[in-house]
Amino acid sequence: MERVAGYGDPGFRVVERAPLLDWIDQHLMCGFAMLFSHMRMLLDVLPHPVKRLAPLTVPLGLAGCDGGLSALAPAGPNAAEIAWLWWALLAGATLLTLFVLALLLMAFGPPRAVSERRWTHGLGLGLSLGVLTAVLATGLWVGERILPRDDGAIEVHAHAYQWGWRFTQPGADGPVETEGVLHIPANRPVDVLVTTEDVIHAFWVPRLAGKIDAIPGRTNRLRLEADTPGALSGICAEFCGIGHAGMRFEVIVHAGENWPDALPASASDSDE
Ligand SMILES: [Cu+2]
Repeated sequence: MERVAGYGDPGFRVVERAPLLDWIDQHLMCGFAMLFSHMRMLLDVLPHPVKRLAPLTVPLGLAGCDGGLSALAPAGPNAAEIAWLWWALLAGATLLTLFVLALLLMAFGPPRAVSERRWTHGLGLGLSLGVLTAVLATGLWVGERILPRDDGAIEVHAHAYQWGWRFTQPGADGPVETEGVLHIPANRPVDVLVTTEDVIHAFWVPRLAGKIDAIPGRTNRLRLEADTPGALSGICAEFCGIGHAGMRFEVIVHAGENWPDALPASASDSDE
């Protein structure tokens, strides 16, 4: 019976290599093999000129990181926190990937004496727990900072339905209802009270905040804040039926001094 590295350490269990490799082969390698074979089949059926364009999908994919629906182009402090977290996670993941690749390269080098305990305790436990703890702590810290607070924020209502959004916001002469357009002031915290009348939807303005579910029978609260006046885009971020892809809306950010006088008096005015 062959034994895996680490045999002899306290608490280490003898593992038969052949069944372990069989299990990896059946459960992991087969999955990768199927994935690659499907990609190969897809490439095989594509016409040759199209195959040559395949590398272009990379910049096209990266192009999705910019634009009106990009969480990496924040237009407010909450979205900036989320974008910062995204970049921090990407940097950490890049470092870890490079580290693992370096270990992989070392495996192809000449054999060298290593301390099994250092690998199992230091890298196996210490590194994993350290990374997970850092990621969890940072995520909780950022999540806490973008939570709504009881600080007198402006409240607007977002009512989702198949397939659109109806908003109610305070106007100069009382509440103003709009269809597909949300009006908020710049540089002031705004809480969106999100609900729905049919199925689950999700309210998301990527450049202002994270997303939040619209759940029938419940009202969820999301904090928005925009830095400057302008027009932003929002979408439903939860598949909700055949019309989901078109369930977009617009967010008009008004200068603080124009709020709420610049709002249309009614929904019909806002559609003009
Ligand atoms: Cu949807």
